[in-house]
Amino acid sequence: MHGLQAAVVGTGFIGPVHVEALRRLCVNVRGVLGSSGDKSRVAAARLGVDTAYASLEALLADDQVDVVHITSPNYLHHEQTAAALRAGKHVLCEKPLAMNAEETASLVALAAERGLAAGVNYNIRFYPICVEARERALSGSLGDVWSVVGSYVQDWLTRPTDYNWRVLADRAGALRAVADIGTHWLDLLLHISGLEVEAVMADLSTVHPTRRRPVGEVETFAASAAGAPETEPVDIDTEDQGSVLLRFRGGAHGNLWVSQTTPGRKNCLRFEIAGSGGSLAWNSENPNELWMGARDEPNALMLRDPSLLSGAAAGRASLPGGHNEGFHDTFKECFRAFYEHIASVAPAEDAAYPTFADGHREVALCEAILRSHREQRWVATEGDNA
Ligand code: SOE
Repeated sequence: MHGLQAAVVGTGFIGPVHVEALRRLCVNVRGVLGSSGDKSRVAAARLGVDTAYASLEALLADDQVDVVHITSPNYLHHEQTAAALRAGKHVLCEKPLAMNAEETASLVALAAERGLAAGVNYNIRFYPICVEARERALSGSLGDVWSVVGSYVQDWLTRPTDYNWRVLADRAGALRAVADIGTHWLDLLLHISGLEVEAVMADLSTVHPTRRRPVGEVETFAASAAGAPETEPVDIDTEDQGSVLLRFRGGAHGNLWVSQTTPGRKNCLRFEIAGSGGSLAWNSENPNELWMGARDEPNALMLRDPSLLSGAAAGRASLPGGHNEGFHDTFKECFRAFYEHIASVAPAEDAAYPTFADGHREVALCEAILRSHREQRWVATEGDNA
């Protein structure tokens, strides 16, 4: 193997998912950094890694660390990513890459200047069935694409007592449902279809303008503690739900519904792409199935089976058909693409993973969506967002 070693910043919901995926790729995780010395120590013990870093400086001074994974709260991404790049580390950052497009543009430039690999974890691209959908769309089998529609809905913020740092604009960004989950959908659908967004029209709403914040921090998706924790009211100005109409260059239309307050939908991304030659549909809660719609023959349902998938999709499937793969596996495949790219010393444009340029595109799209919602009008995106 390549012998590259990693360190993970952030020990909440998603940091341990990174650690596990890295281990499956035989990448040694040298250590973890939490939001305090104590959190680092507890996480290091729980995850069985050798080093509980006391600070980002200590982590970056570890010259055995080649790659830094950033999984901290969003408002820290820019500062930590820039510091890691300046220390000569490759960076794989959770989405969003930073809090605004000025910051994301500066990170794109910094990574290019330093010649370092720079990825954003839009992991959903790596479901083998999503790779298959992209192969089919880009090979022209859908004909002219006319529409791209769908949703990303969850229920973990349904109650006014549901709370996490992600609901606060100063911690997570001015947009929430759109930025937290809508950008996964946008990244996925732009990647699959090859389309570029020309303009957006958004209508967002906050179901709970006030939430009850437990005194102390709460991890994403953490189940409510037994008993009633002590809480305090907190004003919420980020959206719980919303619609985004999309106009794509070349004439295709689309729409996206996002919600984090839909009871029963735990973590459900759905899409449907329709074109002159056929349709494709997928639901992340049944991630091993691709629905293929046809006008003149029976519709078909493809099950993820490497012997039936196209080459690129089969390459992202680890198990034979019927042995279901899911969320964890997408991290493994995203990281595999990232580490193989570093090891191959291939040019940046050959990256087979979502890059900082993709991360910048998503944040710029969020800014257009927010402006559209605030001004209640169509807003054109700036330049090329492919
Ligand atoms: C929380 O809404 C969250 O963990 C997102 O931040 C992730 O990106 C998504 O994978 C699942 O939901």
